[in-house]
Amino acid sequence: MRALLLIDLQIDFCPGGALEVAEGDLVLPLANQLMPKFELVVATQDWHPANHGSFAANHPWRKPYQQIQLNGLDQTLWPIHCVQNSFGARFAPSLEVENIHKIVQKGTDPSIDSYSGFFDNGKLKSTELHAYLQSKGVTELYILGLATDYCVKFTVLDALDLGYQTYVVADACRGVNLQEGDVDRAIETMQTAGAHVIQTTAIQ
Ligand code: VGL
Ligand code: ZN
Repeated sequence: MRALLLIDLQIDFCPGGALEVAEGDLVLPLANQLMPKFELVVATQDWHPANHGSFAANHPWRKPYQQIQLNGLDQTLWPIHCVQNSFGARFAPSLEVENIHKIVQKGTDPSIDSYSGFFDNGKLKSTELHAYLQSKGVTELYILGLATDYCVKFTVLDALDLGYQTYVVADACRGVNLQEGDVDRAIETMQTAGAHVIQTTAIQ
């Protein structure tokens, strides 16, 4: 059984959003095109409380994109984004959300970030994603979304660790590229770890 996994297709990651990803909106028609081809569609949602430790604004003197230690883990500081129930945390308006069967929220613990849809960044706690996919008999995951170099990458690496046959739909991902080349390196890292990097048109 295969499933489509949409990563963080939220307003704040699209152009004009609080943590905008260049061309992030271009993946939305591809997500819409793919959903009807899958019996099961799951979407993650970055879903932070306002006091989240990944927000630069919650650390005196800190600015977005600086690095800190947050409870012993390296943490990039971000602009305030995807605050629970805020406008920016909603799915992008053009996303055909009626085709999504399950939504998994992550990043809800203020003390730790969660790039992966499966675990927080310290692998201290899991979300409900793996148990849900197992309950549906999913063995193959097709993953797309935002951002290639953060949440897509860490979700893909965890999916591989958990034993899923994992496909990254590369043309339906866009990244932050804080450093030039981050997206290319992320794709390479996922491929080296065992992910199949494919294009939307390869999916029947
Ligand atoms: C993400 C940075 C902070 C992502 C989420 O969805 O890739 N990136 N929070
Ligand atoms: Zn976040």
